[in-house]
Amino acid sequence: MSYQGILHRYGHLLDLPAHTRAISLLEGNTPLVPLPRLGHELGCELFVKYEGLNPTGSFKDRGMTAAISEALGRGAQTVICASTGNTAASAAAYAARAGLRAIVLIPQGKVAAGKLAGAIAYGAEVIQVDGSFDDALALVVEITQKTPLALVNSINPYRIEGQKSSAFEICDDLGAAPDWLCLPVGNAGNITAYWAGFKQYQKGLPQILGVQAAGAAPLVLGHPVEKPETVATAIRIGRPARGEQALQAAQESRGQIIAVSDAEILQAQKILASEGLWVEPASAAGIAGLLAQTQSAGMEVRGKKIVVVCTGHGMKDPAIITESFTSPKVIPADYDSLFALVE
Ligand code: AN7
Repeated sequence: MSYQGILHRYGHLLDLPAHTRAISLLEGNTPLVPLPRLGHELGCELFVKYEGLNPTGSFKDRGMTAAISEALGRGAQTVICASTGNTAASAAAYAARAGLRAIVLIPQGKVAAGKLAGAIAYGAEVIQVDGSFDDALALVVEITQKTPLALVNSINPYRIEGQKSSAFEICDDLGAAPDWLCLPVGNAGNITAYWAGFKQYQKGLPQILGVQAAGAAPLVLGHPVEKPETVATAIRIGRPARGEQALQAAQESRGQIIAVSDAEILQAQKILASEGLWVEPASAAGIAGLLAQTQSAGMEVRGKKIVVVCTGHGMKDPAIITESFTSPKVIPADYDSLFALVE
């Protein structure tokens, strides 16, 4: 039987109610791509869990198949979320597939083009909030407490259930959990889900390195950030909903949550692209964190098996690239002009 998505493959391991009616776009089953060059440099066995290859271009689809399937089965008619972009696109796609109305709240002007376009293309009602993601999430929480709208942010426990599937896949591919798992942390749903997934699967436990952007690092600073700012707009979050659980995952796993600068994030994005993987800035934070930790000797990586989660595709945020490079040259359509450039 060909692949049918994560609810079909791992549903027996996910705590979902009996009323759940599976809605799938065949999310999950993403490749664990080796990074031989960087791995060799660092002296470790290095892999990228390439979550940008999910149906809407980010890991959010794993949680959304579960949350939308539960909402549909319960009889919900409208789903709503706040989002820095990827959750919005994913909710829009799965709601469309389920025949549900989707409303998404985004921070005005702070969502990458590919995500906004996706949410619109899939037919969601997109509302821009003159405020941050955290402001938008507070609004969504309030309205879902007062009306029958179904909340599909990662406060919804079924999102976490679905996202555990990536930990299962990594263990299935490697035969056991890696020594380290490095990933970006924003609202802290994903780090929570990975840790729960590894604990449940019983194929060993990785140490977890969670990575925030320096301008949006509430879990490193130990307090909320009122005006988060970073080039990695996906993780421009100052008040993570699952912050406590993220800190617990880091502590229990004998890992750490650290912050990296925007410059380090963009450098990591380049390094990944140089091995053929173009990911959005937030997705490069895991690699940036790994490099920062190795350089500061905060982490022994030699001989270790390390998985870095790259959470979203580079095509989500093309402007980051086009704005920082000069435009490609234009030549007349003749051979001599071409030859002059390439010789
Ligand atoms: C590419 O879409 O919060 O720590 O609203 O898009 O589970 O929040 C996105 C988060 C990492 C952080 N990488 O994951 C949203 C949103 C990418 C992301 C994260 C996000 P969490």
